[in-house]
Amino acid sequence: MYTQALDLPPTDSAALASAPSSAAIPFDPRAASGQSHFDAMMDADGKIEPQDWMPSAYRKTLVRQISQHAHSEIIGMQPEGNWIASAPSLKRKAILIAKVQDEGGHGLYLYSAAETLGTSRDQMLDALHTAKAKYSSIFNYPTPEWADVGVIGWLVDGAAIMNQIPLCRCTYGPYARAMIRICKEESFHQRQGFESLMTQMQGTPEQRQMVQNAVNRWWWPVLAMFGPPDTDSPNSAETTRWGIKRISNDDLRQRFVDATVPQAKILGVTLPDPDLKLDEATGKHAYGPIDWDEFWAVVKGKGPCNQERLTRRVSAHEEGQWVRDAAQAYAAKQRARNQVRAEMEAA
Ligand code: BYC
Repeated sequence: MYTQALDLPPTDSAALASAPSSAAIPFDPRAASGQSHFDAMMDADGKIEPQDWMPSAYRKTLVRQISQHAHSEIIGMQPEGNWIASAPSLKRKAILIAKVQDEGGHGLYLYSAAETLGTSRDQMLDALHTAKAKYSSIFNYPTPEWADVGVIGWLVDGAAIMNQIPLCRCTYGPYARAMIRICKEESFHQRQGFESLMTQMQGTPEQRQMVQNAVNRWWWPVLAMFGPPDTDSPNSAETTRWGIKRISNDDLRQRFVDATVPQAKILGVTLPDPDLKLDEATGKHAYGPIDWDEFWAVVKGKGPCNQERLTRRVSAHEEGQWVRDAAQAYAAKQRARNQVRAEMEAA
């Protein structure tokens, strides 16, 4: 449904496919300062690796974005996780468990990518648990009905793929590589959501109404999820210059709308926007105004489920303390055992 073709215009894609890695432009401390190596990599659209010198603002914005992304993945386990016990069949339950598990895995890849920048998992989690770090606004909305799970797959994961495919080509190597696997899994997530909704749309009038109600609930928050308008996006100029953000918030939002309208038609649902209209000349859809006051209220902690999500996350972390303790005790035992073995072999 969504493919790599949505990434960049063909000319740019071809240029990026042959972009050098950091190894291809060797860092010679005698010939170039760290800054000039970094600048050369930016000019060549190459990759920066953890051991390379990088400006502190580049490091800082990556830690900000990657950790927020990781937090979004693990908080994002909750709205759907709430439905695992009540999924309507064994098949749907198995799919949902796999999807929620994938999201936990995405969080782990992303925390690991952020750790390569010199921050620790504990620091990042502490920032999340004390509400100092942001996570995606979209996960502060409720999932009162089963159709919400399908709509999250279709629309939320669909929006996530649109935003994340360009990140597979971002200039920071560990983030770009983590995103490749994440996007493959997101693609399965999106398809399973669409397929689940398709099944429900072939059911009773009540089931079709349930799907429509869920689409009505999620459409506008999903459009806002791409972030503020380009004119009100303080981070964009820098992250675009550094090849972290490749396509602007508004352009991604537009691509998402254009890709989703025909899918809604196939599904048989109405997108809740009376201003939604195809411009025949450009092939793009005009859409109505997004409620940015609501978006900022949600980002600032005043969404319908912010409190619930954070409280659940903190208690899950506390309940998992024994697992972390046990893993550390096991690792310490292994280390001691290996040391004894090494000493015996040396004797
Ligand atoms: N929610 O200058 P801007 C997923 C903040 S995971 C909350 O445009 P930027 C999935 C922004 O952080 C979904 N805050 O920022 C998981 C900034 O504040 P700070 C998450 C938002 O970074 C499980 C301020 O607004 N995806 O899809 O240039 C199941 C100004 O914005 C939001 C990612 O994290 C928001 N929606 O652009 C299913 C992808 N939007 O940080 C699905 C990686 C903006 O200055 N991240 N803000 O305090 C990105 O691509 C970019 O960070 C964003 C924002 C496009 C999100």
